[in-house]
Amino acid sequence: MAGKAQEDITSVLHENRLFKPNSDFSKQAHIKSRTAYNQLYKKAEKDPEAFWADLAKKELTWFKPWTEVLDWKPPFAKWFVGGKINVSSNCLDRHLEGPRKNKAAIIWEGEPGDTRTLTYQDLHREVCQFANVLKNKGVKKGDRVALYMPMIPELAIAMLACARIGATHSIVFGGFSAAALRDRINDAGAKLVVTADGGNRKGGVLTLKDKVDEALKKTESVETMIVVKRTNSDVKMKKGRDYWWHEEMKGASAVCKAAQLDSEHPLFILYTSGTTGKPKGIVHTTGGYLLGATVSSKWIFDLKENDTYWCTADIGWVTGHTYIIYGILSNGATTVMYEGVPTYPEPDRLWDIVEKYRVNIFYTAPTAIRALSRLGNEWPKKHDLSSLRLLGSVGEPINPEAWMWYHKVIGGGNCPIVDTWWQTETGSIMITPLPGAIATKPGSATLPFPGIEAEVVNKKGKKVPADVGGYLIIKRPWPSMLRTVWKNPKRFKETYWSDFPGVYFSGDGARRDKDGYIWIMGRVDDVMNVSGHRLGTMEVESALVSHPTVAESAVVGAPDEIKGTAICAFVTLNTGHKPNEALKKKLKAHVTQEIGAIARPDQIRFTNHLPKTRSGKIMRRLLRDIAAGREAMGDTSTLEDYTVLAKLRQDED
Ligand code: 7RM
Repeated sequence: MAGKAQEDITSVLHENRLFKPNSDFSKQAHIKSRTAYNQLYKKAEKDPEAFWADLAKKELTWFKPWTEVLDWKPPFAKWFVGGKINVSSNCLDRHLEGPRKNKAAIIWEGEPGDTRTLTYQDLHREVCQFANVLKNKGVKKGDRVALYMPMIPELAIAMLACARIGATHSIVFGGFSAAALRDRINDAGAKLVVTADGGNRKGGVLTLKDKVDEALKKTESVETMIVVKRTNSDVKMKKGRDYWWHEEMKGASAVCKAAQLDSEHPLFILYTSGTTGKPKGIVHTTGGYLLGATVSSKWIFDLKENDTYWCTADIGWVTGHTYIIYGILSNGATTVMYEGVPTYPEPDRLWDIVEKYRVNIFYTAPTAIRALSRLGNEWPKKHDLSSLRLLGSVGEPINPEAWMWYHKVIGGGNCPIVDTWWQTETGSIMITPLPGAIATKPGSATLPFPGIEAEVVNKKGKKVPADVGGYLIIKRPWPSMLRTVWKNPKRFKETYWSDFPGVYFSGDGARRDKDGYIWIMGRVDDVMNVSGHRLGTMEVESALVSHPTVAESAVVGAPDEIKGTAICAFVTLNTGHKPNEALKKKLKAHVTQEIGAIARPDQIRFTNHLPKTRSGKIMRRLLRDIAAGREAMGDTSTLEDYTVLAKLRQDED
């Protein structure tokens, strides 16, 4: 990211509608008014360490208190230094003492319609058992465990079991390819992998174990694989390496004391796209992360004892880590977990689940909202959605039309919408309305969470005036911030702390309006946001050039009505290879194999030359224009030659 904050940003979106929180909602909310928010915000601003320390005492259970709230040696932060804590005991054990013991922790539904409810006590038992399985297989505090699983309760159990013994989990999204999995296993040096024989997806089977087998051919660190039986698919078990989950669990003791871990003990690594080909292992630690997750869940989703909360994200993304598991269970709430796709067997599956479990709080992504709204209002109308009291959005800017549809058709006009801005790196939500306190404007994530000092600045790091676009930064360390990039502190420093020295640069552009509301304008670096998931253009390019026919490629995002961004790849071929439709297909399949279906280019365009500056930088701005159809290109199977753009070379440097 270093040096990328260069172009000036122009903001075009203007939206004037204002939705005030309704007074019934505000009365019962954790944060009841704009005044209450202002007071909290000011208090945190005045003495952030005292603010967070008070909350850490109140909201979390510690084995041993800390001696220092924050040790800040920019850009390296340590929170609650000397404190001892365990995430799994905060999410489980502390709820077993009172009436939550037999409350549903997880209500799970498989895609085929099978269901399972785990009470806090059930979940605690299975987590302890699996923690003992991990121990039996030689997993120790600090070891890394890779989880490559479908959305089944065993994934939650495995996460919490790792947390219980101090093993650091690295979850790899089940849609990623064997090659992507291999790279992540190798970078983290995982000792054990948990997977399943398959997952249910779109009425078919998503294979997983096969991909782990493939990945393990080129990994050295993995000693053991544990396999959950989910789809009864035919898989080969390797003796001495592979074990069935259900067989290991049978003999495992349900007694496992939670390890008293240092507040800064690494809880998980989660890989995210950057501007170079190699994904970054974002490292989150224990006490600070859990505090951010817990407090944000409580205030933003306004969690109450009787709520049924549902976040539709996959746990393979950070949203699932923080807002399906850790933040929600830490609050002792009930979290719904669904295995499959939103449109199976019919386009009303999500609404069916909302009605069936009387979901009160629903959190999803703009891409899903847009896709579901296209399918027609008859699908949500078939269901009683009156249990809903709060809606959330995350992953990308939500366009005002989608916001209004969500508000009217899903929320029945009376649910506040929290448009929550955050990142894998931030660990928890940073910019968001608090639903009982902040009036919302469709398309704006509104105001920073108390304790978060966000600002929009120009390239010199100076605050820009109202309604002028700039770069979104965070000025002070916060408890749930990433601590480093796994094994690469240099990259951590360069990526996040170099464009604006001493402050965190998010990589996003934004503007603040005259009311101080923040409007996120999207990435300013070479990272695309496809269906709410981050993909580096370089990652897709590296995958393309690894194909023997490809000489060079440049990948850009193009506006897409549903996905937000479509992937458009410009490709030059090695001599001797001819562009044709069959090769386009092959290249798309190649990217799917290298990274996964989410990275599959929507378009491949062959060209003889890529437009470059004299210093060799690809002029993506021009390619973006072409990809966006700002020039009529037509659909061609023939060679598209953009040599004309190369003439602009002289003007660029
Ligand atoms: C949680 C998550 C982070 C990137 C971020 C933004 C974009 C996320 C919003 C948003 C506008 C939002 N983590 N983004 N939330 N843009 N409004 N409410 O998505 O690491 O995968 O992606 O997503 O560009 O930098 S992430």
